[in-house]
Order: sequence, then C-alpha cells, then structure tokens
Amino acid sequence: MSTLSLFDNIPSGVEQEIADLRKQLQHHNYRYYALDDPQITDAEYDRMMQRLRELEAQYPDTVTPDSPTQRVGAAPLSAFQTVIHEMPMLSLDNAFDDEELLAFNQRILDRLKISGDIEYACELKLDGIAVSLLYRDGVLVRGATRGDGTNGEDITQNVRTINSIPLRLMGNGFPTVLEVRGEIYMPKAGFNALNEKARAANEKLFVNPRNAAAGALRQLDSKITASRPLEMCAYSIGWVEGGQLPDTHSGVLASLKTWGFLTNRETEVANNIQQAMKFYRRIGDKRDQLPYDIDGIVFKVNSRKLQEDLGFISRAPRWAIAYKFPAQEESTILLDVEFQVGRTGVITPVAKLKPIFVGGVTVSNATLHNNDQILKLGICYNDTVVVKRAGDVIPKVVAVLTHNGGDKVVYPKECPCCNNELKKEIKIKRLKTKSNVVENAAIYCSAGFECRDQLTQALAHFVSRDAMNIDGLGEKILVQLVDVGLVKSPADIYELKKEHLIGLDGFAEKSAQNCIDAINSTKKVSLSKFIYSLGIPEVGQETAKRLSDELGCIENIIGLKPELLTYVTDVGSEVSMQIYEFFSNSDNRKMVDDLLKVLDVQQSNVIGSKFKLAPTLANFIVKLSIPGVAAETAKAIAKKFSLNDLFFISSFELSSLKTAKGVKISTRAVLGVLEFFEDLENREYVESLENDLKLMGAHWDQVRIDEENREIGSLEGKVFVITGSFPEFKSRGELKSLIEAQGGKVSGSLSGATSYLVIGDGGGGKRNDAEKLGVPSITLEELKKLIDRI
Ligand code: 9MJ
Repeated sequence: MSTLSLFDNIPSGVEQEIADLRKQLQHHNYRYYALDDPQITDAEYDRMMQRLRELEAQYPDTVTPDSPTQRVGAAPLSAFQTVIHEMPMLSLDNAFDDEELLAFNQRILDRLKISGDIEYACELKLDGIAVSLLYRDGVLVRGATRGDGTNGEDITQNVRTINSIPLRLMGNGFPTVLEVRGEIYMPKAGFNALNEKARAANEKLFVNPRNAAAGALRQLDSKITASRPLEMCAYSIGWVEGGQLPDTHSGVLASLKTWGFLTNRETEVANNIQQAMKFYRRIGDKRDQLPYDIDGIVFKVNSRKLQEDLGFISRAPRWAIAYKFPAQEESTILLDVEFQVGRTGVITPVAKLKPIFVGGVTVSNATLHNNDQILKLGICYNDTVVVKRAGDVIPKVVAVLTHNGGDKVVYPKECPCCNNELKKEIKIKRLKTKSNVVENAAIYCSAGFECRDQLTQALAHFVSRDAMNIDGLGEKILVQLVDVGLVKSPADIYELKKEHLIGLDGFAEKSAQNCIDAINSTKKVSLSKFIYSLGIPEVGQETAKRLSDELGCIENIIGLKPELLTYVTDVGSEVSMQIYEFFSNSDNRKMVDDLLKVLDVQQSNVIGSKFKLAPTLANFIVKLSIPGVAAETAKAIAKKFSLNDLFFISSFELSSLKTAKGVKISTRAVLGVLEFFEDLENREYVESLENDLKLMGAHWDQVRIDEENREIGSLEGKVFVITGSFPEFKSRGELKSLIEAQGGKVSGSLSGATSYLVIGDGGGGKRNDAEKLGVPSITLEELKKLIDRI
C-alpha cells in the first residue's frame, strides 16, 4: 500500500510527480518564453503538460492557481474590480529631439548639483499596455491595469493566461511582497495572424497591435484572452516588502530575469547621455525589423539612489524620459481615390491624401489595398483617416476616424484603362484536393496584354534590374512602344530593330543602337531570372530561385500540380496555386513559348535532391487535406499502409491505428480517409499526383531504394540540435522536417549523442555547451552542404 500525503486519497508518489511536472514545466516555459532558448521540443513539453492535466483531473484537490495548467482561462467575470495601486503608476515625460534629451540630462545634473556623466539604463519603449503584477511569497496574486495611475482594474484572470508571466517566481532572493511592472504587448507576427483569422471570418480587423493587446486584456472572459498571442516584458518594480533589491536599475532587471520574467534583450547601460543617443539611433534604424512595435526609447537614471534623490514631478519621475520616434500613424483627409491597374490586372485603390508628415516623410498617396478593405472601412471621400507608414513599407490607410459628409468610395465597374468589364477574382484558394472554393477580394481586369496598363506594367517588370535587366527601356519608352503597336508581349522586345527606336522620343542613332545591344546582351539568361521576369503573382526572386534550383527546367514547373509544387522549399499552398494558375492560362503559356523561342534560358533539366527527398507518404497524405488528418495521423497511416492500401481500406483497419503518442486516430480522420478515397475523382487525382512524382524520381519508394544504394539520406543516423532562429524557414519545424527528410533526427537537448549543433541567428549561447561535449557546431549553410554531399 502506498503512503498517503497531505491530501486524502492521493498517493504521495503522485503528489511528487505533480510537483516535479510543475517544476519542469515552469522551467521549460521560462526557457521558451523568457530566454527564447528552449531545451526540449514542443512535443515533449506538450506530453508533460498532458500528463499533468491527466493527474490533476484525476486528483482535482491538487490543482493550485499557480499550476502551469491554469493558463487556459477561468469562468467569465461580470465586471472588473477596482484596484488601488499601493504606489502610483507613473507616466513618462517625453523628448522629441536631441535638444530636449540634452535638457533632461542637464536638469538632472543641476538638480543633483553634480557635473560629469550620468549612467542611464536604455530600454525600448514597448507600445502596449502597462500593467502591475503583485507577488506574495513568490506567488502571483494580482494583476492590474495602470488605469489613471492610482486606480486600475483587476485583470488577474487575464494576466494568468500569458505564458511569459510567471505564476510563481523562480529562484530565490525575491522580496516577500513584490510588485513588478511592465508592458503587455502583442508581437507583430501574432497580430498579423490574428487579423488574418479575423479577415477570414469576416470580422472587424484590429487597427494595430496595441489596440489588439488592449482589447485582449479588456475581456471579461479570460478564455478569450488566453487565445490571444500576448507577451509581457518586465521593466520596473513598484511596491516591495521584506527584501532587498540591487542598487541599480539594470541590476533590478537582471534580478527580474532570474525570477522568471521576460526582460527586453536590447536593454543596455549607457555611460553617458551621448552613448544613450547612439543607442536611440541604432535602435531607430532597426525599429521595423523588431518583432514588436516600439514608439521610442526610455532612458532611466541607472542608480536607484540617484533616482530616489531626484524624485517625481506631478505624475512622472524626474529620473526617466521617453525619447519618442517619429509617429508611424497620423490622421489626415482623404481627398480622392485613384484606381490603378497592376501588372496582373488587379485593380488597386490608391488614396490621395492631404499631405501629412508620418514615419519621417511627407505622404500624399497611400494604398487602400482592395475592395474588401474599402468595404470594411466603409470609407467615404473627405473622411478623416489614419495613415500608417512603417519603415520603407508603402503607406496604408488603416482606419477611418470620422465621416465628414462625403460620398461612399465605390469600385468602378469597368477597367479605368481599357473599359473592359471588371471581374471579381474567384480563386480556388485551397488546392484541388481541398474542395471548398473561397472568394478572393481582388477585383481585376481580365483583358491581359490587351489592356495597355497591364502590358506596360508587365513589360516594366520584365525589363527591370532584378529581372532581365535591360538598360534603356524606361517606362516612358515602353509606353511609346506599346502605343505604336511595336510591342504586344515581352518577346516582341527581342524583335525590335534600331530603326524602330529611332522614330521614338528620346532616341538618336547611337542611343537606339545601345538599346538594341542591351536587349541582345540579355538573351542568355538563368532559369531563375527568367521565372522571376515572367511576373507570376507572389513569385519573387527567392521563390524563382527555389523553383529553378529544385525543379531544374521550365518544363518541370509548367503543369506541375499545386500539391506537388508545395514540395518546393518555401512554396505554400497560396503561392503554388498562383504558379499553377499562371501556367494554366493560355495567354501566359503563349508568352512563355514565344520567349523560349527568342531567349537562351540556361536550364539544368535535373530535379534537385531537395525536391526528390521532400515527399514522404506521410506528408503526401497531409497534402490531401483530408478532414481530421494532420501530421501525426498521417504518419501513423503511412507507417502501416501504402498509398494503394488506402484505396481499399476498411474503417476497422483505420480505427485500430495509433499515433506515435499512443493515441487512437480520431473518428473524424477515419471517416475522412474513407470518404476521400471512396470518391473516384479523388482517387484518379491522387494517382496522377503519385505518377507525376514517379516520373520526377521523387516518389518515396524510389527515394527509399536510393537510400539503400546509399545515394540519398545523407543525414541517416545523425542527431541534430537546433538553436537560434532561421529566417529562411517559416518555423523551426520546417528545418526539422528538412533534416528528417534526409534521415536525420532532431533532439531538443544537447548530449554526447548529438552529432551536430545547428546554429541560427542569435543562437550562439549553446556553442560552449556543445564544445564541452565535443559536439561540432555548424551553420545552416554547412548543414546544406552536408545534405548536398550526396
Ligand atoms: C515601456 N513602455 O516599454 C517604462 N516602458 O518606466 C519602459 N515604460 C516606464 N519603461 C516607468 N521600458 C514608467 C514607465
């Protein structure tokens, strides 16, 4: 009989297991969210969490509010309670230029009656919602908004759902009562994903990450908050009892980090105000590359003793200042809307604005994106609108503030260039094997090269520097060539003679000859440049290169079904559909054929090993988009059956399958597979996909044979640990799949069994650990070489 513990009827072994799981989960949560350096895979983390959930469900008495399982949200509230802050939450004074910043520094020197340098902690000013978190004996007992600085709202239930907020402090040495202050914000990626979902569901969009974060915190139902991608960065402390804190602000931040908080990694200490200014400029330069919005830099006198001496003035500390960046959003008046025809015929509404200084430049044009956006904004002429300009991105109208009596903006019915009737693009957004058709917002002119604007835009792209790079054919000349009927498609450029050009504005004998020479010199062209030049929607230089490297020749790209195109690196379902549709269009095919006649496109005719290795039966099944069948289920199916088996499989055979985690596959998946393969059209389509793979030498069975011949599968038996970020891949999961496709394994933690540590951006932290274990560290490029050595 096992011994009983503090709780009735709970074996002490279980109690210990629960305590261990919580501790481990807390540790790995911290590694993931605060340090961004996970030691285990998501799957391992999920398994531990699942185990803890099971135990807590079995023994509900053991559940505590600080258990990692309690981040999912609690019962909805009817209203938020008011919180009176023990210490007022202050705001910050602002500086808008160097002069104001220097004046701030001087005021400090004067007040302290000192001369010389003041040390400043330099922090990014996150654009989110200020919050206060109260910990008693290390346990989170209250979360509150700033409110008016004196009274805030109790949002404890909501803050508990945020993974980067410790429910229990880590380590030791923290005061008995500790109030931590910081900013809750929504990273840009999470914000974009959230708006993407809202767009798909036809819901109202959030204007910016700050509003989205504020909205998420205002929810009375914390389950909604839990579903929003929020983070919290700690940047100061408030009320403290029973404990000592470091003498410097930077020391406090370091302590907060050891106690489990996310602190901003860009924070630095400047020895004086000049260094602080340099920090401001450095961060300003990379502001748009940061994964979250900031609106300035906060400088805080680093010595806490000096902070105390300086004190406060009205509602702001004398020892801190926010040096703001130029606003990226401003309001102005919508004067007019111009509907422009793009290269692919899509009509883009361009807002003509009363000029406004925003994001560091004067803006008078901004995109209104598309008809959906116009409808969603309900925008009218003469409206007061919000314009956003972040970095070098095209300015856009993001919101309407007030209507001022103007007419509604409506899309034209006819092409503004050629008067052709406009169409709404009904795109099969999902692949052929996915049945539902969704409407895409784009409204377009289907006249193709018959439409002068489309033709000139397509030609301008074709001759541009990153494309065919033909010198001397500027837009004005292209327009003339189109207007006189000399050029009706890109291939016609190569038929031009000197005499044709001499008659045009801007050409003399010599310049005409130079232009013809420039044209002729571009006839020999790489496949990737050629693909890029075609102007396929969504296909930029990177994708063109991938298509070229991995498929070898244009013939292999034309007609390749969208599901199989997604085996090309970084080609997702959206892009694959664009490519497939482009080559399905007879006008486009003619353009390509004509070009191939006049150009010398350098092609290898070899399908790359990356493409050949990408298809596995499991990921092929996933691509079929069968309801209920995601990666784990597909793997379980692929392990037991061949593709052919699935054509005749019984529900009995399917329902006995278990995933690697030992979970039975869902009824939905079983029914999904049965229904899918009962459909004759689906079967024929799957067979044609499989045949295509065989013809390309990329079928999983062929790859297996090759592996036996030791030609492919170069990572067989090797164990990799991945650290840092890899911008080339959408996620680490993608890099993991690449390694696994080559027969390698990916582990979450370094050990003597690790073959290589793959280091990405900012991932140098593990290098020493690897060295100690005698594990070689390699870059992504080196990993690729390892793969290509086959
Ligand atoms: C933000 N928003 O990132 C402060 N803040 O300090 C930072 N805000 C602040 N510090 C005292 N980094 C009052 C507000």
